[in-house]
Amino acid sequence: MNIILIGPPGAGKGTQAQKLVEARGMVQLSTGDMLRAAKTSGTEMGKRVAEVMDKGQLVTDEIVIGLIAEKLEQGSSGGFIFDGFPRTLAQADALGDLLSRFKTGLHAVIELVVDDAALVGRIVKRADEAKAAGQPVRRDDTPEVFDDRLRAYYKQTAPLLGYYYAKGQLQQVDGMRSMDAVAGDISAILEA
Ligand code: B4P
Repeated sequence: MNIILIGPPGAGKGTQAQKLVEARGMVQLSTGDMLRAAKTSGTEMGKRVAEVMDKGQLVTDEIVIGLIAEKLEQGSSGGFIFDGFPRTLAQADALGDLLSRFKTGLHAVIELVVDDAALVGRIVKRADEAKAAGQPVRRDDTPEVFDDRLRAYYKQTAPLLGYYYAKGQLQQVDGMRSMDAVAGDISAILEA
C-alpha cells in the first residue's frame, strides 16, 4: 500500500509516518529529512538546498523528484509513506508517472487538518524543547520563517487537495487530537 500524508508544516506528517513504520513496516520517504541530510553534505546542491529551506521556501521540483525516484528504485514490500511529498502539482504528476513506471499505484491521500494557531505553537514548542535539551534547533522552526512556510503551503501545496479529491483519493483526519488518536484514525482509514 502506498499513501501520501499531506498537511501544513507542523501538522504531524513526520510524527504519523514514524508510527506507521513501526506498526506496519512501511517505508517512510520524508523529503524534509532527505533535504536536511543533503544540507549537511557540504555539496553544491546541499548549499542551494540550505539557502531555500532556511527561508521557509520550497526546494525545486527537479531536486525533490530526483531524490524520490532514487528511493522508489529500491522498492518496499510493505509500501511507501510519502511524508511531505508531493508539495506541488508538478511533484504530484511526477509521482503518478513514477508509480506507474514501477507498476504500482497510490492507495490513499490522508490530509492532517490542523489550525494555524496550533501549528505555530507546535513549532515554537519543538524549538524550545530542542534548546532546553542542548540539541540543534531547526533553522526553519522560528515564528518568522514559519509564516513563510505556511504561505508556501497555502499557495503551492493546498491546490493538491482539490487534485486528489477529484480523483476520489483524499481522506481527512482531525490532526488537532492527540498523536495516538490521530494514529488511530489513520489506521482505521487504512484498514477500510
Ligand atoms: P518537513 O520536514 O516536511 O516538515 P514539516 O512540514 O514542518 O513537518 P511535519 O508535518 O512533518 O510535522 P512534525 O511531525 O515534524 O519540511 C521542511 C522543509 O523542507 C520545507 O519547508 C521545505 O523547505 C522542504 N521540503 C520538504 N519537502 C519538500 C518538497 N516535497 N518540495 C519542496 N521542498 C520540500 O510535527 C511538528 C511538531 O508537532 C513536532 O514537535 C511534533 O512532536 C508535534 N506534533 C505532531 N503531532 C502532534 C499532535 N497530534 N499533537 C501535538 N503535537 C504534535
